[in-house]
Amino acid sequence: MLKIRKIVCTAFMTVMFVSLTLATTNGVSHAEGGTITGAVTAPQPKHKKDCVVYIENVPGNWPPTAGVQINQKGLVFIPHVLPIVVNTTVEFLNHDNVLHNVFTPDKIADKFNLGTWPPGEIKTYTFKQTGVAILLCKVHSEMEGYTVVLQNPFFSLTDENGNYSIKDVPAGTYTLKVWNKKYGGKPQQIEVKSGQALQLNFELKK
Ligand SMILES: [Cu+2]
Repeated sequence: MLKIRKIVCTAFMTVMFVSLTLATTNGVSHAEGGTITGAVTAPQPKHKKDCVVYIENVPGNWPPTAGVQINQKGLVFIPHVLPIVVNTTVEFLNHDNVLHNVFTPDKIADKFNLGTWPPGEIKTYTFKQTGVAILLCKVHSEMEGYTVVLQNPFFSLTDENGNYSIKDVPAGTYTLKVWNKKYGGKPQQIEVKSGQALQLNFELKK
């Protein structure tokens, strides 16, 4: 009797162990893509910040970016550069005690003009095409911001040191690009493998 109990117990433990191992392996292969990190250098150090490093095309239908706002505060657009997935609706807010306007001369955003509005009101616009739209204010000619509309969510905005990091990238062969408001950088062909980390730097030039 004791022997049977021992066999049953061993069999149960074996099944549990195999199931656990399979679950873990499965979890890793599904959830973990590759990571891409690196830094951007520029002719002027201030331009290392606010670059968008992104994968040009990742097959699939990617949902729009959720809960995105651009504020007008202290007579500047915050954030200065906003990367989003195509079909994202952006809310435009006025946090100043003056009237602000938002318009763009760029075709990818239908050359929209949201009008002029006081603080407290919110205007929205849905970006339906990929590309870059400059944001301007008719009331304050010095104001300027950028919306970078991308095909997929595998992008990163560089910090003041030019660093970027893109996580959970599905395995595949891609073109990695960089966007900057003033300079250009050479696209790079990359191969992303599950669980692997790639390091790629960009040098911006005129
Ligand atoms: Cu303004």
